[in-house]
Amino acid sequence: MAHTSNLHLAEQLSDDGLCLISGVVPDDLTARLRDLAQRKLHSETPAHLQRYAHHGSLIPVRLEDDPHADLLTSPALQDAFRLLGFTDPRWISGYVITKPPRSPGLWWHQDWWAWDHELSFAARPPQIFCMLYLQPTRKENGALRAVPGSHRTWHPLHSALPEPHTVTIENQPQDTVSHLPVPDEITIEADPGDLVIGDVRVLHATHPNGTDTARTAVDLLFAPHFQDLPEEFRAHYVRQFCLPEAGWWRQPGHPLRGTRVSRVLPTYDGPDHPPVPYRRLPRRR
Ligand SMILES: O=C(O)CCC(=O)C(=O)O
Repeated sequence: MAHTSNLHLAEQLSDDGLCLISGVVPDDLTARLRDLAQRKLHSETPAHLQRYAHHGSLIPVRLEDDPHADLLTSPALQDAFRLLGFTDPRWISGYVITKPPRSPGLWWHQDWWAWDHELSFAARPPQIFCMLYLQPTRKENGALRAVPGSHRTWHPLHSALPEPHTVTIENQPQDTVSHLPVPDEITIEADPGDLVIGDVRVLHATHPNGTDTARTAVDLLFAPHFQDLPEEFRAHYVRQFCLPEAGWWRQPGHPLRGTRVSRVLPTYDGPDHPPVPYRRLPRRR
């Protein structure tokens, strides 16, 4: 993906559904993220890493995992979000994703989960991913692939793909539609310090990791315009399992109250809502 001038990044995220901002995370923070990834990986069994070879092992990240809170409040991340026009970015969840040596590519999918709701068709992203690759990531070692524009425009893959994050798609061979190249795809090659920011509705996949070295990244999910979300989504997001237990903001003396990082966490004090119905299969308007 071509590196773009800052002025065009917000436009690119809006038009293509993703963008790359190069060299924003300082080296010392990236080094601490590498340490975090290693600690997380050492706590997993080889069987787990093998089981999630396609996707890459998804190991949850929480606030107490140094340097996660420092990253969330860092000028690097906050300036990037401002540049992209995010009006109220709140962190929802995060994972260390490691693709083992010689592992297959990840299937084509998108990560939006509420396709029955009108919000699915909004111009602004309801949720974004922010990938920080911890080593130079190229086609050879499992770089991201994406179909620009597919976050808002119907694509033949939308009708052809099995539901994401299911055993069915997990079992699709590499020579099926779930993995095969499509004419309009791009590869996003990234370096440590870069941010790859995408609308979760965009179709994406990865190349296989054909090298002898694991390919590791930290994937953070945010609601970029949290205060403008319908109540039922705000009520949903505060209950995500990577976050401190919902209601912490109401507890007198809670250690998070008044901290810098608390401003990046979702809170909600409105009426209760039934859960937003899950629908991972995309739908046309
Ligand atoms: O590992 C990657 O580069 C992409 C991961 C991904 O697509 C996802 O977690 O949805």
